[in-house]
Amino acid sequence: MAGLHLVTGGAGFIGSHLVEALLAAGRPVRVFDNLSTGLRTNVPAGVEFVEGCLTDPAAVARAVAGCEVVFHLAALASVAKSVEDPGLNHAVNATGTLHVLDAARNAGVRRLVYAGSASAYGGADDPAGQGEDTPLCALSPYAAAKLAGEFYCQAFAASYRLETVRLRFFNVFGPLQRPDSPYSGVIAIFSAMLAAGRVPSVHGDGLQSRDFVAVEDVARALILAADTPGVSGRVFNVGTGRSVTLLQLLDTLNSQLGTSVVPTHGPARAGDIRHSRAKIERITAELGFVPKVSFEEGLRRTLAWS
Ligand code: UD2
Repeated sequence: MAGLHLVTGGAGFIGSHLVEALLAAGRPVRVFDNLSTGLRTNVPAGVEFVEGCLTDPAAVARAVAGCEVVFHLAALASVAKSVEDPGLNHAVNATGTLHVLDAARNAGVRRLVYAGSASAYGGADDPAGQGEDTPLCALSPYAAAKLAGEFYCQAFAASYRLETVRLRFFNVFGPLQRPDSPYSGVIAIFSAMLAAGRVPSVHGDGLQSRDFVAVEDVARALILAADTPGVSGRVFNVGTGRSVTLLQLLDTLNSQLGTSVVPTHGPARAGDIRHSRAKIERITAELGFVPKVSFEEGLRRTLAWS
């Protein structure tokens, strides 16, 4: 029987898809979440739920005790919010990650999988996209704290008997992503607004581009990162290798909804990166990950949910 799998942030958007995939694979699951943005109703009946904050080491240690694998997804996920409150961003995303790692080594966890971020590349403007060896550049406190978490993962794999694997998520989208905050993901916001007949606002010219990866694919990548032997200490991009601009995103949403909404434009957002696209050769070669859900299919699923 598989050991216990902890999902921090398991009541949130990516976490709840991961929990569903783990349960479908017959794995025992525990969720740790403070319900700041996650929802209790996202946690399926029968899954053990520990409510607590990453900033509370004792609560983290209780959640990690007895686990074989830890997926560390809990975070303040917003670039804009980190610009407004860098101290809180650091406490949760950097120090909180240290708490999870420390609890994991003390509890004898086999492997920790960390949700890092493509913001690590600072939108390096390479037409070939960003590979794991692209120079790192933090343009926001969010990027800085997520990178600090990455370095702690690397250091713990080198210093202790704890395996760690870091993933750098590009822009994850899909059902369950909340649209109800200015800090929500752009696809969640735009889908909900267009579906409600409202006019979305684009920050800047709309020609910034992102590699949007479907959440169901991200859940598969997380499980591969936990299961594949011999990859402790490695870092992998999780994206599709394709990018679209915000204006192309709006065109596709308009065509799927049969609408022709023209957005308004406001000032560009502080801390924003310009272009982001994953090189995914490494994760394909070493973890066998190939994205399966196309951008169009992912948008259809998102619109059907919203
Ligand atoms: C996403 C992730 C972040 C991190 C990063 C990695 C979310 C919410 N955040 O940040 O956690 O992993 O990717 O690079 O998924 N925009 C508008 N209008 C709106 C909302 C957004 O124009 O109403 C723009 C925004 O200024 C940005 C783009 O859309 O240029 C994407 O914004 P986002 O907040 O969805 O994601 P991002 O790339 O800042």
